Amino acid sequence: MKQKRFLIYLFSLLVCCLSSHAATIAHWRFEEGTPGATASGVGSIIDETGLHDGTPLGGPIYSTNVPNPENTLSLQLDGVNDHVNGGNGVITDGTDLTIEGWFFMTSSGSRGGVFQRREGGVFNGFHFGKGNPSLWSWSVTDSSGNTIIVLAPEVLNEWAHWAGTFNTATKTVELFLNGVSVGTDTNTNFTGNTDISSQNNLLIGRRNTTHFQGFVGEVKISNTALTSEQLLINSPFSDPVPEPSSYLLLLLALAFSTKVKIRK
Ligand SMILES: [Ca+2]
Ligand SMILES: [Ca+2]
Repeated sequence: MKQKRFLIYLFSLLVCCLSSHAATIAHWRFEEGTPGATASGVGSIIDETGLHDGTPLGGPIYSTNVPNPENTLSLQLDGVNDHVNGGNGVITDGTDLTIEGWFFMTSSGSRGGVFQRREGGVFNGFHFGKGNPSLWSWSVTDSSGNTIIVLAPEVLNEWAHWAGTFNTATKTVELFLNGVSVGTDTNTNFTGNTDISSQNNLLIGRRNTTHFQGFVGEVKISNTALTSEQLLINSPFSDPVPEPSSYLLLLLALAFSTKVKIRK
């Protein structure tokens, strides 16, 4: 009986773990290298979901400058041409979103973060990072040029956890710095169509022809507008958004195991 109960608990745990990962679109942790080594090779930047392995370009270097004990390595970007190409269409329309990551910016001239957008016209798409001077920006722009945007003062020469969420139903974006909300914006004119097909590949550390200077600890994209408590800064290594089905399965498993216990 004990063995049976153990198996049930194990199964429940597995269900929770597996379904929680369903909420992650991509998670690049930059832990695959060795300190001081140049990152290189197509698809060498591991995405924990296995779907969007990134390609380092320009010669970024693995560094032991990290934001927390959960990280052992970061990627150092030179502000000249270093960046990571996450591939085409990582973000899709109609999906709630969280883009978050640990950034250590060493120059106010840095232009970069996480970008998937069209580099021309109305710049439709997703802009998370340095764009405007001295400001970190989180914006979503549709193909008609309607923008939802929050701006906040940049953080220099120290680790900062930035997170941007997007709620498609309320057409609202929210920006968090170190787990604390620094603003929201809503635009009821937003059409919901950012014309994904016209956008560049998702780039980390590069915005059009300009680049980020500093360190990136990890970058994670989720298909849910996470709450502050669910962000990496508050729950490292955990994907705290189990699907509703896993709650049900867990309850069923627990109920069953209780029954097993009573019959014993
Ligand atoms: Ca370089
Ligand atoms: Ca890392």
